[in-house]
Amino acid sequence: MRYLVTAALPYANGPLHIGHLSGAYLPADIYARYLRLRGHEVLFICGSDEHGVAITFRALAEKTTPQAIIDRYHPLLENSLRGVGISLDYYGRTSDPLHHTFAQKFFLRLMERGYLEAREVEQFYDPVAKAFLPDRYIVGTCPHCGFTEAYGDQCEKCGALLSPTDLLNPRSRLSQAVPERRGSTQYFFRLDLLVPALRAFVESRSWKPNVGPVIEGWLRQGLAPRAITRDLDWGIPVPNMPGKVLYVWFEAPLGYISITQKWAHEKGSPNAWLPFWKEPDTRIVHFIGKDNIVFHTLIFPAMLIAADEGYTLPYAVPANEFLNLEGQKISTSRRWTIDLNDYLEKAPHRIDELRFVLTALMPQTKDRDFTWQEYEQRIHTELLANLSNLIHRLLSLLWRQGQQHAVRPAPHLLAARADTAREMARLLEEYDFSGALESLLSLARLANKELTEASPWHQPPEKAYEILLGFTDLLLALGTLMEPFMPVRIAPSLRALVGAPLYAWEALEKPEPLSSELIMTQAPQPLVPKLTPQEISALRGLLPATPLPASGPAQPSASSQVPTLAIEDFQKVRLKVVTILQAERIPKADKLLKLRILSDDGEHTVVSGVAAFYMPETLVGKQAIWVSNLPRKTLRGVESEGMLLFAEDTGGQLVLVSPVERCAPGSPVK
Ligand code: B3M
Ligand code: ZN
Repeated sequence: MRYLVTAALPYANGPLHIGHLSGAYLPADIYARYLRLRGHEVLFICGSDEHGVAITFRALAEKTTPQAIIDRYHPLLENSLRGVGISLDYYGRTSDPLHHTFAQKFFLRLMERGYLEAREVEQFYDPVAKAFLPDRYIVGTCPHCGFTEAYGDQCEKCGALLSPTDLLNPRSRLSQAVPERRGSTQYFFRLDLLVPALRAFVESRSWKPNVGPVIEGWLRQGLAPRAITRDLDWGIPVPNMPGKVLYVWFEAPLGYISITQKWAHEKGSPNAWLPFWKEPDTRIVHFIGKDNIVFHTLIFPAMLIAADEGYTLPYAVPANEFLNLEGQKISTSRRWTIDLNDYLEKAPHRIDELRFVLTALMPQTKDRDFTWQEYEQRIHTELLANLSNLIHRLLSLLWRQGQQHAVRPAPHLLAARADTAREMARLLEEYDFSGALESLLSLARLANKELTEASPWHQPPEKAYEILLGFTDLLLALGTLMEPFMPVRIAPSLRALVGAPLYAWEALEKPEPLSSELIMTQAPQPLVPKLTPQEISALRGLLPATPLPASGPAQPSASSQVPTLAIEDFQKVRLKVVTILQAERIPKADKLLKLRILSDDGEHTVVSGVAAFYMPETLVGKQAIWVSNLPRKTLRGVESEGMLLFAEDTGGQLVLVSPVERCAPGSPVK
């Protein structure tokens, strides 16, 4: 069988976190690795989603360009995914010209087929930022509770659902300007015309228990035409309509096709993409989070049907629910997150351990909760005390007997190994990854129990060795059974210790010895070292003590209690404009940046606690306000001369204070 496995294309405007990993990338990877072991033809692709209004606004907020944002995050995303062992055959990006051309052609094709309709709509427009505003980018006073920072779609204080016109004193979040209503023409995709075809498609597939009801809900509600163009300047230009771009959710799923095309191009056989998209026997499986269900199960299939160009419709969309973190929703803006790049930096030797825990806790049918305590406990009681301990006990005993050992499996262990491989296959094919892992752990528990009961260490030497040989086949098999889950270090290390290849999954399902001998070439080392308190505390340090407050109403200011400042006192503070020349992280101090600044009297070093808010390179070249006459202070071994000023925005976000116009370094601020 031929499979195309995809994982949701991450937005290139921020890092990936453990919720993304357990939601889409890890299950997709386990599945792809299993399919390859099964002997199927597999292509596993993903790529950066580089359009969409969130990227534009991120760029506006950082006073940079969308291009700079995506160029920063595209490589970071790919590195994070590869770093956690996601075995992608190709990682593309939607800013690729090939994707632009493909999406534009697809748009024209739907037009030609009569599925697009132009309509006049009224939208809010920010006359200062010169951009049409999505509802969430309009704030104002809630008509229900009087909260002054309610969003145009919902009041976060009282929960009321709103539309922007409900708000009193509406303002744009971008510029604080009063939004205007402007008419504009947009293209709508006639989803309503495709309902019968979609029904037939939906009924022809089987859906996970958490996905089917969501699809039913959308169908019951009725599918109305949806706008698929936007007035923005970042995105894929709509053919013949200057100033408009394709809506990101219209073109991003087409990325699955264009990225397959790009992969084919790069490997020098431009037609190699065709079997994956145009042969009806290909199984296309999209791994996504639950918020993307409607796009993958209804809208994208509707687009493919409407194009009528022989595209294969998805075989399955195994969406996952969400992973919470220490009992709270993961939130990037509140810094309540564990980003993959940070984890990779803190614990580069613990990737399989993270994969193991996230598979065990995978939110397959309901939301699950990740805690550091659970992480520690699962690694110690399941991975270490069960799986790794079994392997280490057996290998240490065998090593004392020599390097070369006959494979003479005990019949019931052989049967248990074959049954487990079949059971795991069944569960993996049903997208029950935590179930498959549990099945592997049960096999290890059974073997541990057998070993303890047989107690070779209490037996005469020959009997003892015979008992050990009964486990050799299992040792060979485990290096493959563990591979889909722990492919970075743990499974390959075991295979190296016992001289085993990666077996075909089919061989694991047969109750026949995998080989006639097991050859050890190196003294066994425990596969999973115990987590040290230092490791644990470094990992715990990735999370703040509590989430930052949600951005919301500014706390009532205590201005009445602030003492009056005599001008003479203020003048004691020597403020100067400086230029930031260099910025770098300080090893082992994850909040601090070391900044080299230029003033009128030369260069100075300042330490600032803003590593959570600025990537060091983004500060270089900026101007800042320096408090120059503070006493020197040593922070984490670095001497800091004075400090730079930052504003604390709602939500605790620190923002660099900088002169609006460039000044000569050292200019006094007064
Ligand atoms: N860029 C990711 C998200 O919704 C979104 C997926 C696109 S898949 C075509 O977080
Ligand atoms: Zn309200």
